Amino acid sequence: MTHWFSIVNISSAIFDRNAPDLDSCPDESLPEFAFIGRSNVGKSSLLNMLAGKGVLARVSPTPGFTKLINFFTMSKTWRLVDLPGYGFAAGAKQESARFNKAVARYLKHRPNLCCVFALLDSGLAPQEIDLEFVEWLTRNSVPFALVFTKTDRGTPEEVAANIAAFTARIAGWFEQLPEIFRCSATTAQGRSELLGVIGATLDAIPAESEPTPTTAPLPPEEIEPPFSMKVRAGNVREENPREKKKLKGARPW
Ligand SMILES: Nc1nc2c(ncn2[C@@H]2O[C@H](COP(=O)(O)OP(=O)(O)O)[C@@H](O)[C@H]2O)c(=O)[nH]1
Ligand SMILES: [Mg+2]
Repeated sequence: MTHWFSIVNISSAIFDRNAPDLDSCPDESLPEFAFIGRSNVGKSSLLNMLAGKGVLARVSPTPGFTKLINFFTMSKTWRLVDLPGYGFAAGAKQESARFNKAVARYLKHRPNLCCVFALLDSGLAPQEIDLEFVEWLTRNSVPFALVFTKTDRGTPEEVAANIAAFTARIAGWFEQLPEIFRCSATTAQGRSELLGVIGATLDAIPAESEPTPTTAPLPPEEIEPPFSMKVRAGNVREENPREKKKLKGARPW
């Protein structure tokens, strides 16, 4: 990851809209980075830690609007997308019914979605609903990274054990694990790393969409693909029949 320290600065954070479905989303002109997790995972706190100044809190969804997809335009160059959560740990079947179909459609079909940050509580052992959601992302080739929240709460050993337990459960699905971030809204741990990944992805985009250069292009191995492309193309292990069967039975979100 050569651009690791190219941290994106947030000069402005402007609420764009709440979208109830894919068709109501803003145009596809800006790269998008989406955040999702179970209720109470610390998403609102993390988003405000990232954006600073409590800007996003002022327009955070009220209870009646929790199923809407919230778009914020950041520094006029990218969008932060606050996705509705996927319910509570108890009663998996009810959750499935509650899960917002618009979110599934957004995740599967949004062409300018660069990366989904899947939030997980670092204070908890692996939760089935989180594992199923990550499996769904994997099966649908959605580019994602894992963000373990509230790392200030437990001891470093507890946090490490929970992260290790989660990654052990998903390791078989990949040739290479997704990126993992450790974050705390309290101490701002992980802020520069998350903004670094966003910055690196944004850095990589203009090179992709530039018109054909008049000078000779770099040899392929020197071109750094955007973060999202790496996740899409490189990480997911080729399916074998056994895995296919396992994944096929998973709940459609
Ligand atoms: N210690 C600690 N508490 C946190 C952190 N992030 C969130 N919380 C607490 O966890 C609860 C849920 O946080 P919130 O951001 O509202 O979660 P959301 O439902 O996912 O938006 C609140 O009581 C927060 O104060 C964190 O990084 N450290
Ligand atoms: Mg919230």
